[in-house]
Amino acid sequence: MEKTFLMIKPDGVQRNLIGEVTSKFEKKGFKLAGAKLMKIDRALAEEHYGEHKGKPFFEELVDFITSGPVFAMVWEGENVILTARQMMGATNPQEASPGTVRGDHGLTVGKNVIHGSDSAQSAEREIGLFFNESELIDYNKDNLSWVY
Ligand code: RTP
Ligand code: MG
Repeated sequence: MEKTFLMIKPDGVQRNLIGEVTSKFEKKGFKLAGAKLMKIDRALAEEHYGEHKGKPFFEELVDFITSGPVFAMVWEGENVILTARQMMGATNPQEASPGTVRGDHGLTVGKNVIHGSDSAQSAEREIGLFFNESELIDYNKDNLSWVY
């Protein structure tokens, strides 16, 4: 089954949105495979956001993502990578549709509440950066037969 990496950013943790955001993905029908509250160090932040190195917002992005705890998660389900991106909404919360995480809870592009992998390749890379094999739980959820 497809997996993606989602992360509630420091603003989302400070604003008490862990439950709200997690609930949204749970209710959708996706299955949580792993989760942890963690503080990202600079090296991990720079590697995670490596594709943006050299861009004007890179330093600010690394400063922000290392500024406080984040809630890192791996979610599993059919087409979860693309669907999660749609549920997150546009990068800039001012352009994100109501009903999406960023549309409902974000105000600025710098503090947009959540990160999500944007392709199968980034999902695999990011899951590997943040989680060990032993931290990902393979289990059955009975109600998934009602979802698919
Ligand atoms: P993310 O990687 O965090 O899930 O966000 P994304 O794919 O929607 O957007 P991406 O282009 O990967 O940008 C990563 C993060 O950098 C910040 N950003 N700031 N000031 C700016 O113009 C600007 N552009 C991007 C955002 O916080 C974005 O989530
Ligand atoms: Mg991105």
